[in-house]
Amino acid sequence: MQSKLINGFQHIKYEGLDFAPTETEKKARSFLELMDKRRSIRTISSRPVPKSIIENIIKTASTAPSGAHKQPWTFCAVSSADIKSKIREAAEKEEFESYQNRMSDRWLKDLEPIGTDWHKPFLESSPWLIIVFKKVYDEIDGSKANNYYVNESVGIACGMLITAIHQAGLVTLTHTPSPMNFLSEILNRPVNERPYLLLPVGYAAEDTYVPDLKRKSLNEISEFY
Ligand code: IYR
Repeated sequence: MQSKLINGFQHIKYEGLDFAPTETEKKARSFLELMDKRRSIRTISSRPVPKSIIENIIKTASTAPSGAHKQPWTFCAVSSADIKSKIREAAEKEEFESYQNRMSDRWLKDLEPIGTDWHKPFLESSPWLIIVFKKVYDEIDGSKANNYYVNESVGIACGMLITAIHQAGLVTLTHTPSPMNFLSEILNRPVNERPYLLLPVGYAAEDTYVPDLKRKSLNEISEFY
């Protein structure tokens, strides 16, 4: 492998993908077609998913760019029925409170077409829950080390996690119980880690229906200069 020193640090030659322009055209189109099939799924089958698949999906998410390459994330993958039921119980308690008292009428109205409520059976029925934690700082040999652009970095990693889940033929949902400190307690996470997102992962249940949502057009989401 070719390498050289830049600013005193070892750099290796970038061996990236290199397609002919027509191939790039095709690749971009077919990836859009693949990703356009992704939907948030709330009815997840209990059909088992091997741990090796979850491991590869997590490793894919961890290829995400991050501030100063600090990789400020921990992905907690839960298949234990006991821990899943603890998470469901705690999440439903918070969600009940949110739907009854914390969310505005306008917010509840905006969620009507999606059909969500405080019941979260997928937290127990899914073969896996992936709980993503952001590391607001790192603990290295007992002292604090800075992380940078933590929300941006972890958000990007979650996008890549969702993409990896979808392309493997599995489904997920970005569940956002709020507040979610209960996840730190149940999973016994250190104080430098804060829960960021909870994703149940598995195969879609048979006969799954999703809301007939439309994606915004290119005109609505972009400006070219
Ligand atoms: N966190 C709640 C409410 C919720 C909020 C949004 I924004 C959604 O798009 C869907 C649900 C829940 O997960 O049910």
